[in-house]
Amino acid sequence: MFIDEIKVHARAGHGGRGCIAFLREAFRPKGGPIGGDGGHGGDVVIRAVKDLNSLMDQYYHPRLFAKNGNPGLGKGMHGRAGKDFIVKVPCGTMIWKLPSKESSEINPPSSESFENDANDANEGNDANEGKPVKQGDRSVMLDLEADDIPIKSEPTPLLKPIAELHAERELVADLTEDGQEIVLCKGGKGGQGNRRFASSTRQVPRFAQPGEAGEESKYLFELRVMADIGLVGYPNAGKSTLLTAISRAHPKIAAYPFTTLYPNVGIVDYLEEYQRVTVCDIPGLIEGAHENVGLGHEFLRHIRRCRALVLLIDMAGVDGRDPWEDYTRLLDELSLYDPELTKKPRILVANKMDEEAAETNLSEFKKHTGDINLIRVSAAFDVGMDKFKQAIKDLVMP
Ligand SMILES: Nc1nc2c(ncn2[C@@H]2O[C@H](COP(=O)(O)OP(=O)(O)OP(=O)(O)O)[C@@H](O)[C@H]2O)c(=O)[nH]1
Ligand SMILES: [Mg+2]
Repeated sequence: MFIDEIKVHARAGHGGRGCIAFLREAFRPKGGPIGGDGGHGGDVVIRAVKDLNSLMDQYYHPRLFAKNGNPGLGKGMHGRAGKDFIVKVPCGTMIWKLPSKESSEINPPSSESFENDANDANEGNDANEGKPVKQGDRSVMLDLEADDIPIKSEPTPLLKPIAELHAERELVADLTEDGQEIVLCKGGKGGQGNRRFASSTRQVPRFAQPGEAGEESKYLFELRVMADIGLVGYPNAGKSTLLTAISRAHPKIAAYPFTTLYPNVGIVDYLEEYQRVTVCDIPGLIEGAHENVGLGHEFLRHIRRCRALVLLIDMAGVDGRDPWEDYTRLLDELSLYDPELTKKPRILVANKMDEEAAETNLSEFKKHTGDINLIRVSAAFDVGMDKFKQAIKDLVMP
């Protein structure tokens, strides 16, 4: 399963409360205030790692709760700080903050409720361990607004589609480099113990500070695959076959449309020059993809970061389609999704040139385009691969 968009609830740990205590020991019956400070709450930290390629972990653990700080103790002892919660995401993850009424109004934990809060937060991650939340089709639509999230009892009701939330969201971070980190929610400071409030005029302070609340909010994690080249084409054009021919990636290949259901990234090595180019194969596009026909537009997000595009046309028209129509519709769909995509450098590749009809179709095609720069290949038979590899290298490393 490939997850590229997910809604999560992040909450940093609350600070532990300060302690109210007085020193009583032999020969010092009135030793004065000695309550220690509470520990700081843990942060929620997001770290990009190159070894992941999907937001799968967050599908199983959409609640990212760091631990609370422990309360201060007597004899001036400070409470232990809460552990940070480190969330690993694939490189290319964008983090959007979603508007939430609750997150802006977090009350600092009262001393009575502290124990419960501490247990909640500390067990929060374990409670939903390994339990996938009720899914929409590709995205988790979890009702994180609810106070008591029913983990075991009923399935969580679906919220409105994530696409509708896009208008209200705000970009917090775009993690592109391996090891890049951000503190998504800062843990609350621990409260000061009563010994901090002792002065010459107030020698017996019978109060201490409560801990500060940790930051909390809902976020949308969106993965946009990092690749140099994006392969775009109609279903069955041979995109996956082409990726297999030039790299060691093994996407599924079959003679029916929509074989590829999620993006695959392959690495093309140029051993003599010690260079490499990454190529992303996405599911096929068809006319009306912008209205969610076929697999829709969703996967086009993965080529938004690509530096250049390869438009792959089935020149043999194996499925009874006209290559020129395919070409114009592909360009239309790209510009309907994001006009910036059509401004990227691109090359046109004619595939299946081994088929009989291909030559005739190509000359028809050239009547529309004139003498266009086009690469002729036959991906299934490894024909034209060297030229194609050179062309994509020139596109991204001019
Ligand atoms: N004759 C011929 N057939 C090819 C060539 N390249 C691919 N095919 C065939 O075309 C069919 C579709 O290939 P895929 O690589 O799965 O096509 P795709 O564009 O990835 O398709 P989707 O994933 O469905 O979008 C397969 O049966 C391939 O064997 C080629 O150069 N010549
Ligand atoms: Mg494919």
